[in-house]
Amino acid sequence: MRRKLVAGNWKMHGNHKANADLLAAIVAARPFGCDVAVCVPFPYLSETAVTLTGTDVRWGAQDCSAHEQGAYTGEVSIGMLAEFGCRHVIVGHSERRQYHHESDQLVADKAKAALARGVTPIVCVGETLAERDTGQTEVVVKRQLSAVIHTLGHCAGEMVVAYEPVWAIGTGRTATPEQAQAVHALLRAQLQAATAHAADMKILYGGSVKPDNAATLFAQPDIDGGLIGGASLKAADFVAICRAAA
Ligand code: G2H
Repeated sequence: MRRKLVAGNWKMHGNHKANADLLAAIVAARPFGCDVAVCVPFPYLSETAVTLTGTDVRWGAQDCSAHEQGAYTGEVSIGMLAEFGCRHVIVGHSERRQYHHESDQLVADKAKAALARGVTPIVCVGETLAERDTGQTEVVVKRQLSAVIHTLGHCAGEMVVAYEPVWAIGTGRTATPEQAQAVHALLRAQLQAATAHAADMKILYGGSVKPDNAATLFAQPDIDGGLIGGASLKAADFVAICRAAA
């Protein structure tokens, strides 16, 4: 039985006051019966670490560089994130792929850099609406995951995968549990062909997860929790989603 993980992806939201209130509410609502993480903007990692140290709520970042260090203005290395106690880092979110033109191989290299420093990458894959409508969902998500599997090699079993259909992100349009499960099963099968640990690996669903749809999504056999955007900014909603994963 895989323990579920619910990870909040705050994206580019927050400020000192709002973050403090949100984190305090999450901490006060424990225990959850699932693993819980918040992936916060870089400037807030320090205060998040201070607030969550000593609790079982994990924290992480939303991106990292594939490079160790060097002349990469504006980049943040995984070594820096590790110094702030990050357990997770999201890589390959569709917003990074779309707005920053991140390739499958760059995403894979970031995942490799994370694992090399003991930070678990949450590797996002997902198809656009046009790709779904033209029957390319399977080809696209397999291509995205394949690059990571090949780059990680024998470490592939250590990543977390997140299936996030681009058409469901922030749109209020969620994949049905059956649509999501079908893709999760494909991804699990692909992992099974690559690593003996596939049955233990977490595959999260992301895309307009809310308190009223979380339980049915999480009840699917290959959905091991969620990557939560908008609803992770509202304490009551995030806590309710965490409870749905217990
Ligand atoms: C998908 C998700 C979090 P939202 O991007 O990664 O965001 O829940 O707002 O659709």
